[in-house]
Amino acid sequence: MEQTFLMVKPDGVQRNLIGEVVSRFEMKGFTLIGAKVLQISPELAETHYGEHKGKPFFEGLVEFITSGPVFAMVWEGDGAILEARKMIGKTKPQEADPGTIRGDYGVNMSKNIIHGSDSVESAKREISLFFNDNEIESYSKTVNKWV
Ligand code: IDP
Repeated sequence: MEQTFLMVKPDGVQRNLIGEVVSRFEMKGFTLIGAKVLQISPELAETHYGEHKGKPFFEGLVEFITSGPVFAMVWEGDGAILEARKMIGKTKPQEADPGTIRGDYGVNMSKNIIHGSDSVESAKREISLFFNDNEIESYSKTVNKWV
């Protein structure tokens, strides 16, 4: 069973999209095994987005992701990392297909609603950055035999 880290960004929280985002992944058949609202510190933001350090948009990205609370989640399911990325859509909302979260709700590249891990390695890294082991409850649902 694969685990992925998803996060509703400050724009998604302010636009009341937490429930919509959670609903999409629940209805897909994935299992929510960790979740919390938090205010990201500049240090955590710089570590989380470390791969973008030095790029022209890095400072704005850190400023934006720390501009208000986020909703951090860990989801579990078969192929959850890649499937979640498909459901999120392309980075630029204008290029994201309708039916994806960014395609349906996003307009602006920097305010693109949601983050999702892009590989097994980044999922592991991001989950451990945002969650302690005792904040994650992995469990099976009886309905999963139908999913
Ligand atoms: P992803 O979120 O689709 O995985 P990444 O390339 O990892 O995309 O970039 C992380 C975040 O940084 C994006 O979601 C977006 O908010 C922001 N970003 C990426 N590239 C640009 C850019 O060229 N201008 C402004 N913001 C950007």
